[in-house]
Amino acid sequence: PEQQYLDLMRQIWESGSQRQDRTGIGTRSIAGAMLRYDLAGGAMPLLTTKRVYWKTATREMLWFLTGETNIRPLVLQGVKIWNEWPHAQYVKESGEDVSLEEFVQRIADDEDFASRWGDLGPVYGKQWVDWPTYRYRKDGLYERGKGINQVADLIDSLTNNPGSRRHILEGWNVAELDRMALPPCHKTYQFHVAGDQLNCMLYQRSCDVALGLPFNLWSAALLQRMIAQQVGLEPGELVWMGGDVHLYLNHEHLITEQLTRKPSGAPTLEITRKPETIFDYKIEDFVVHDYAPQAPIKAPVAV
Ligand code: THF
Repeated sequence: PEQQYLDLMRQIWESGSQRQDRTGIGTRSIAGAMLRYDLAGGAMPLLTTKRVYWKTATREMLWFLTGETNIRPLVLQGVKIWNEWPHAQYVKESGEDVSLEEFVQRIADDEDFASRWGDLGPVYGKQWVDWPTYRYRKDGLYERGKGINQVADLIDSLTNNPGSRRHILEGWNVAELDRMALPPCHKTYQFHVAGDQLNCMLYQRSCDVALGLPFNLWSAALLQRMIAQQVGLEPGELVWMGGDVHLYLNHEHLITEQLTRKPSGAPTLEITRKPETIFDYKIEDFVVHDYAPQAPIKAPVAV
């Protein structure tokens, strides 16, 4: 299964079209790609051709499920993957030439500073568990309604109406995109019940294949497994679909090294207990077996 990922990487590197992108770094990019993973028997799309920090990705997923959009809880757990965006924003707005390390330290030490500067806007967590609603009044104006918890509704619809074709979790709130540090990349999840199997399709509009995709695949499979456990189904297939699927030009060393490697082993995920609800999982609940990855390959994230 991992070979699909390597083949996609090679295809983009060898035949993608070179384009300028928002970050100024430049990419090679293709339009549209699909990967399929069978999650039977605890299998996970966890790459072995480089070390993937699955606990970091898991902490991020648990953070999404809390509805939190401030990076501080991640920072306090040593998760660094969202730090670059608030840092760039701070430097831009304050004009202060503070390093990323110093900025992150302040986020950790100073709660008020964190609430002012650590928020990413209404990104995934907010849209997933508290999608804003509006109620129209008789006078034609409108007021805020109660937020929609899409995740709770999803558990409910999978339980009570498994045959539905509307099991969707959506991050792309058009009206709020301009307030997000970054519009959602993994924007639409759709679930599909077939017998006792729970399948998941993910549409990702923009995909950083070298750095982001290993995290995104793990996270999607993790969410699928947690939901399957909650609704009493077996995890089936994960179908990943990408829109703008690209490699950053400054990831060349990672790509050429990783493409020399061969997949080694088949890691599995065990969830050691069944929490009360989808919102009650803890990092300790996840154990990965048979993961002996090849060396990590460092590369900078494009901001
Ligand atoms: N923007 C870009 N350009 N790429 C992305 O992958 C990406 N994301 C999220 C939002 N914007 C993005 C952020 N997710 C790493 C991993 C995931 C990220 C951001 C950064 C990263 O640096 N990974 C390193 C180190 C991990 C660590 O130190 O813990 C790695 O080697 O995997 C994708 O959704």
